[in-house]
Amino acid sequence: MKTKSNQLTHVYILIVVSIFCAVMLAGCDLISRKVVLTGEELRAEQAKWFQDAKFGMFIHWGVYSVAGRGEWLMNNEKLSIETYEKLTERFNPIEYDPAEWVQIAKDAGMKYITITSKHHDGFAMWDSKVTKWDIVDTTPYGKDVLKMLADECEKQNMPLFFYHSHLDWHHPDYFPLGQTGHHSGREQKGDFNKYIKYMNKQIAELCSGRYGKLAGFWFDGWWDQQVKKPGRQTHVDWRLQETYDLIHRLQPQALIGNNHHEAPFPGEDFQMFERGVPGRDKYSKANFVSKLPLETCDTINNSWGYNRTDRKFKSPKQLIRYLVMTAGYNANLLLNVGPMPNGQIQTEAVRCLKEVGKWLSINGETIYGTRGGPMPPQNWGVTTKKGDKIYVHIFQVPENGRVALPNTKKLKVKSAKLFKDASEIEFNDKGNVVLRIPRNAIDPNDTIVVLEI
Ligand code: H79
Repeated sequence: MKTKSNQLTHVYILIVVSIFCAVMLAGCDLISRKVVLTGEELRAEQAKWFQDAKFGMFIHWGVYSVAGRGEWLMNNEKLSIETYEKLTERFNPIEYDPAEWVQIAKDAGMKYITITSKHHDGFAMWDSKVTKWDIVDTTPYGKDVLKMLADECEKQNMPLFFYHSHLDWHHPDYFPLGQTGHHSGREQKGDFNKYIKYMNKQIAELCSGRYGKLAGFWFDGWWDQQVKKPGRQTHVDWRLQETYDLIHRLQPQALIGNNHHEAPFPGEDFQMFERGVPGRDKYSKANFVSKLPLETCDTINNSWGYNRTDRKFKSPKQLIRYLVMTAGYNANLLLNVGPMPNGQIQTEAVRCLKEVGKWLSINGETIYGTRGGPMPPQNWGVTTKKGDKIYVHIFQVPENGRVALPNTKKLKVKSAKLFKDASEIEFNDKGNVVLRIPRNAIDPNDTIVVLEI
């Protein structure tokens, strides 16, 4: 008896020790795998996070905000560099509170922030060491607003992208001039390669770690040098690969996108579209929609940079539908605010965003973490999917209440329920799936039906 129980004890000990070793080994394996993740693997993880995130805040803020006539002020009003530089004297955003900005984004249900580090006017919103043309060296405010935001984002777990303009209306070596910025009064000469060096030095500053671990870069202005639209040829050599390699070396997880309105170039990790869902946007062609993660950007009123007279704010309902539409097109929505020169975001915008956030706090399940489809967008609305659920978002319920889902003959539907209250929705899946939406189920923003498959 004694020996038997001894044996048993041995067996138990052996089992416990084996389990312990197995757990330790698995742990080590996990740790070592983390260590050896390549840049590409890191970006693949980041890309998945990005697609799940669905909704971001775009921020256009610069010295142009002082005038309140948008970020194209220098070009549109034909201002010389000398005149334009005077704006810095009045850029003193003493009300700037990055914690408040991050909170506004969070309350809106936004999962990341993309802010202008440098727009086309070349003005650096951080303490750049390679130029005096920055917020610290020229303004009475004198603080590195990007650093302040980056610190707050880190504290509040809010991923941060930088919008960075290739095009530069201010730098003496941005030559030859492109399609824009012809009234700056610059000398008609310059060394473009020197400009690229300058730009990469600035990007290296942004990637140095001082601004944390970056979610990515959002480039714009490549098109200034485009030979013919559409087309991939430019009057200058942008040496994109060098810039992209630099970023991926210093910040391997950072996603790179470039708003050139062409099909993605090598080294780009996501594709963006300006003003409109992918393929129906203002600048590109439908066939340019790639397999990369997609993002649509647009404004709440009609302006990117602060515009005092632009009162054309979209309604919360329009914004909610825009977000749902982009999700249905398998894209994110990057929705812009143009903070005022005092550092505050206009109350009109904050109010709109709050409403979207309220809607998302109830309906977020049908947006976050989903992918567009399975059916392409329809006249009546769009679909999103996640796991064994399809979320049917109906904007226009037909008079007879019948919503037909094309190409769903093979789809076996286990249940169809109204997302709002889980009440059963009548359906027929003998051929294409047809839903029958009762009038009292209709939601003025978006009538959502969940199909379990
Ligand atoms: O940052 C915001 C805008 O300032 C910027 N992109 C968003 C995100 C933007 N830059 N340009 N545009 C928006 C419109 C560009 C129009 C163009 Fe053209 C058409 C550029 C090239 C052809 C008109 C003609 C302007 C320059 C030549």
